[in-house]
Amino acid sequence: MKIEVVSLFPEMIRDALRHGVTGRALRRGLLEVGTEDPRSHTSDVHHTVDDRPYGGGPGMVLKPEPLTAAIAAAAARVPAGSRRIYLSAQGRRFDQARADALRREPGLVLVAGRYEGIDERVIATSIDEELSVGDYVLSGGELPALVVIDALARLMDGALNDARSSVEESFATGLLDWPHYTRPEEFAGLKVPGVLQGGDHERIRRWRLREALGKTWRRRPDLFLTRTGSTAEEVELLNEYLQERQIEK
Ligand code: 9D3
Repeated sequence: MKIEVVSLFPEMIRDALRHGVTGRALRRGLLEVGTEDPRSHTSDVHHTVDDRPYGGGPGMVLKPEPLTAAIAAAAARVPAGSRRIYLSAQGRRFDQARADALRREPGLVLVAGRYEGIDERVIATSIDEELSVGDYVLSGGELPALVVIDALARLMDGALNDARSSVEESFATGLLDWPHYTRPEEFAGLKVPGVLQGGDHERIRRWRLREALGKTWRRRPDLFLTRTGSTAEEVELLNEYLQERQIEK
């Protein structure tokens, strides 16, 4: 997959992606990421990329001309017809289902805004989709663009070091993770649950599933409500979890 990011801070993008799973995906050529700075599409002495909002009010708005020129330059380096996505607090929430769909795209242009946002006519003419990463106020679209790239990178075939498929990941099943432990056997007076120290893999699988179901029920009931296809085993394990802790369903 080829991704181009349009940003006034291209170094933020490059620097962040060097590490961990994204760095490996880039080095392995599973992912290519380029950047385009709207400031390089200005012709005035001050390289002006922003201006005051029509109608008044605080803050500045990204001017349409340098931004559309940067989006066009970025689009020319990805496959024709690639989706152009504006990271925006007004967008639909980015989630795992959107990541699973976008992973199949051969190319993407991600547009990161700054200041109060971009001129609405750029959205009308040069943007296919708007995505938000959550209901909190950030200072620009670079971190959201990195969130999207990170979520996609780990879905590329061969990006993860182990053989486990991303389908086996906890959020792909719509549940929170179960608790994890490593050595030592006792830490801060807390012991590793006995079931994890025995070699009964079926008991371990059921314990993990029970813990994941229980934690999701308590912390993120919203995930449960939209979850499809709970099995009879899952219903049984969640009931066990809730009964052991005297929780009403
Ligand atoms: C008038 C209120 N504005 C500032 C408080 C609104 C506003 C403008 C620009 C709020 C955020 C931003 C910059 N944010 C993003 O570019 C952004 C974002 C976010 O803030 N939250 C969640 N997802 C995203 S994606 C891009």
